[in-house]
Amino acid sequence: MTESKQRARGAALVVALLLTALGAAIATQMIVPLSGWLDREYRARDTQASYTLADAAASWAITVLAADARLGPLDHYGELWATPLPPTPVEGGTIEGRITDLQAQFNLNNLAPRGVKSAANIALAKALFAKAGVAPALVDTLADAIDKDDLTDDGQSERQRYGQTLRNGPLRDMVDLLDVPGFTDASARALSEIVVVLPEASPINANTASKALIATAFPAATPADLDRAMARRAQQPFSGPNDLATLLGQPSLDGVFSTNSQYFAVEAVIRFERVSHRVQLQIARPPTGRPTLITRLISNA
Ligand SMILES: [Ca+2]
Ligand SMILES: [Ca+2]
Repeated sequence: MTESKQRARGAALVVALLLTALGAAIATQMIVPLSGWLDREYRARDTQASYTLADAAASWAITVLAADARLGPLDHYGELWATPLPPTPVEGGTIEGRITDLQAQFNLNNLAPRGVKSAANIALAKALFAKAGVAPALVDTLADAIDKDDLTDDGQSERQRYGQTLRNGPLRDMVDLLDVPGFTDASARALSEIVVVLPEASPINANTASKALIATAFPAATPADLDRAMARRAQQPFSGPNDLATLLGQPSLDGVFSTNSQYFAVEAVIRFERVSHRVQLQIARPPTGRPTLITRLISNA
């Protein structure tokens, strides 16, 4: 099959899966206002329809991601989940969206997976902080805040060093940075442009990470090595975390990369005549069991 035919088939499939997810929603959502001439009532109706469609988008993404899990542990952009949902007509409006891999980015909780500091992830975070214009030394403070013990690297008590007891557990979201000594609104905002916070440590997926992130992780790799590795990835996804390091001729980085993803985002836009909504969802897909919705944000588009 040609690539364009494959893409068309992928798009047709994701639309079909959405329509299945919508089936149940459509039957209940369309509440016709009694006095339809009131614009306000139409808005209320469309807003309610948006919430129903947001649920349908979540069911759609969960179905797509559950089907993908049955195909094996590898995750890459050649898979069906990465096919965007084109603008699809629904009663009175349209919905479009896409699933993205949250593990394409560095997760701050990787500084101390299961409560224990990771030297390779700490080194990468320092380079990323520098890029974001945030003091790299703050990575050490953050790693102390996330790791489970109360000791700094030189054996001092964290409480004495920082003048407060640290959280000693994973961050729940980017806002938690503000409780860590040294972080400010401005630094949290700068970091949120280039890193994520997921509920637990989650290695970067080497198949979905940007070339810039890979270059930051392997500062000794030459531009030619990077180009070659990216070209190889486009032909055939990496089948394990060490493929990337081997292709770059670099030592592998312990616990930094994987080729499987458990956290995904859904971005959908729902348009009705009077209102448009942006839906942002986060979905966790544990190694066993069904994917679940972990966060839902609906805003005016
Ligand atoms: Ca997959
Ligand atoms: Ca600690």
